[in-house]
Amino acid sequence: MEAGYVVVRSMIPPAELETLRSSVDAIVTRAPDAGRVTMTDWVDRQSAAAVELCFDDRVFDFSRQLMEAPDAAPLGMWVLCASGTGWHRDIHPHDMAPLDGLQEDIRLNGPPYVQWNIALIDDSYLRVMPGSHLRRNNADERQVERSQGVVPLPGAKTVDLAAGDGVVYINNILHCAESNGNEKRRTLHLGYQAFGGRGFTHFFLPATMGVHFIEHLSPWAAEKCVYFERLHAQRHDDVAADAARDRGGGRGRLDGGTGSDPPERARADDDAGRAVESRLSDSQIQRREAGGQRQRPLHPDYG
Ligand SMILES: O=C(O)CCC(=O)C(=O)O
Repeated sequence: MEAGYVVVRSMIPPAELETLRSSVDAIVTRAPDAGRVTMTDWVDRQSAAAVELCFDDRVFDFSRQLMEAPDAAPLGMWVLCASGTGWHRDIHPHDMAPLDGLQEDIRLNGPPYVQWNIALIDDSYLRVMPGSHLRRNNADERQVERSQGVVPLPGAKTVDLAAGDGVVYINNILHCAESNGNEKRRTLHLGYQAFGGRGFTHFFLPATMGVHFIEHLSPWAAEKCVYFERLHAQRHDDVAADAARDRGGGRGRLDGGTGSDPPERARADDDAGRAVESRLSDSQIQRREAGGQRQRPLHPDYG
């Protein structure tokens, strides 16, 4: 992962590719026309194969190991059907830690998040700038990032994926995507977050992928989703407790608070001692899903 990305050739054998293409085509047919479709919103029993691949060790455990984390959970499962985007890093300073800190954390503790493109049809959309995940933009890159579309940059590499190949990358790497002329794109686009590792939570979504779709999955996959939701729910609570502690007079005091919030602080102290194994009950998970309150998970690039 020194370059910030790794290509895994032939990770999907041809027979399985057929099944996955049918699964994804069925999902895309049901979804509104979009360049990026959230699979979990449109999956049904017949099309479950593509979603279940996300929990397969070829992708899931490979990601966990790359992140050097004891545990991991998917943050989103999309299929890319088109899309073109100029040079960018998946960072947004209004709700993330600064890039320098993220890069230092990656150097010391491994990436907190990895993202995959797994091609079900040949795909050479993605371009990356090797090594840029661990440095700031140079002068050329500063000129073009988020302003000039896909333009040539010295040192950039096109990631050529044959059907069945995947690429996993640290998504603060400088990257862009441009059509390769194929009418049809069917590329699984998956993100995994580290849990229980040494690194920080740099990126925190207001909503997780939920469990509204698990009735369509095989029991083993449904069970994993409930577990992943618990990890995410626990993280939400931990982040909320940290924020409450800060408001209550700890680090920052950005809101000029009075410094007195003992119940929250007591809870935060309790949280600090908890392992990542969640104690949330099923009913708590269900409450989060109830009443249409679930928000759609955003893509880390907010695309
Ligand atoms: O379409 C692609 O392969 C790239 C997607 C992308 O730029 C992103 O997810 O941030």
